Amino acid sequence: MKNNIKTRFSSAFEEDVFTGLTSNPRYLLSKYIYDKKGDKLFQDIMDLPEYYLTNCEFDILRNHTAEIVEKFTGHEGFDLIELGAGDGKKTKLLLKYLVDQNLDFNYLPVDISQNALEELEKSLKNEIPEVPIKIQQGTYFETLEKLSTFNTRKKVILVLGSNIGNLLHENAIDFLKHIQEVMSMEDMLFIGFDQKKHPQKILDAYNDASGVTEAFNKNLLVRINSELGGNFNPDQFLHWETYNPETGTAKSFLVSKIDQDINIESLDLKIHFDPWQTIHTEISQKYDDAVVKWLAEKAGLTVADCFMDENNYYKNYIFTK
Ligand code: AVJ
Repeated sequence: MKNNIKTRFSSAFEEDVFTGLTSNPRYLLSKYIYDKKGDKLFQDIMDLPEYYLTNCEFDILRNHTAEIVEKFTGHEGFDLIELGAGDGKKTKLLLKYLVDQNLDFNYLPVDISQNALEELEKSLKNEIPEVPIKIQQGTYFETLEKLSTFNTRKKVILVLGSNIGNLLHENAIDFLKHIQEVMSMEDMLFIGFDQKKHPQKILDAYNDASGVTEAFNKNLLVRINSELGGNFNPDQFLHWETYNPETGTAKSFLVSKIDQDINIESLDLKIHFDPWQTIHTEISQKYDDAVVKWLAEKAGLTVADCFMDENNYYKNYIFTK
């Protein structure tokens, strides 16, 4: 039986899709949204008027640059390590300031995608060529571990975009613990947490009028079709967003509009959808100070500082050991 399961799948994607679609209730993991198309759709999301997160964090970094950078600097300079850099639009604000102030630092963006890193390096070479960039291809924790064995100077770890929001609290604590383990006493984590706010504002951010978020969510089906030989018709699924103001959890679903049979060739899997049967696809957790403090402390970290936008929609915290 074990052997059977082992040979059945030729990738983690295959195995995770199989597990998710044969579970009850059904789910797919949001990390698989991000193929080339998904990356592009997320870039488009960041430009949406409804997706306030990006602008809020941009405002925080712009309005508090000096204050923030003052916390970063160490006596022997510092390494600025960014986990999941994306296109670096927000980080460039900080980098520009660091360069202008002639500060002694290296910028080490970490990403699993070599392609994304090379794009970022290219755009930085154009826009702020003075930035000492050393791209780090790999998983977050392998790279962090590697960096902390070879480096002794102060590490400032950046996690922007409320990326932690895709994790259930338990997994968020594990994520923070992993970071905590590679931090020395002078190191810090600068991390964004989207805040609880009017529920409608949150629902709108994840259900934009132009349908970009819908396409982003449905990219899971598109990807299963193209990579695993699936026959999903994305039009026969509804993009549905919910927000629970008590727990702060925004949850995305794909809901079958009709009675339908789906076949996924490389999984040798046939599944049936009743009308209104669901696939859960993503969580985007919203926080308040008390929950952030609780997460930090569970991971062995302390909240040392906090910066916010004028509406208190979004906050960037500094965690130390
Ligand atoms: C990249 C996880 C921060 O949850 O807000 C955007 C992803 N999903 N719109 C988020 C996302 C739908 C985003 N994060």
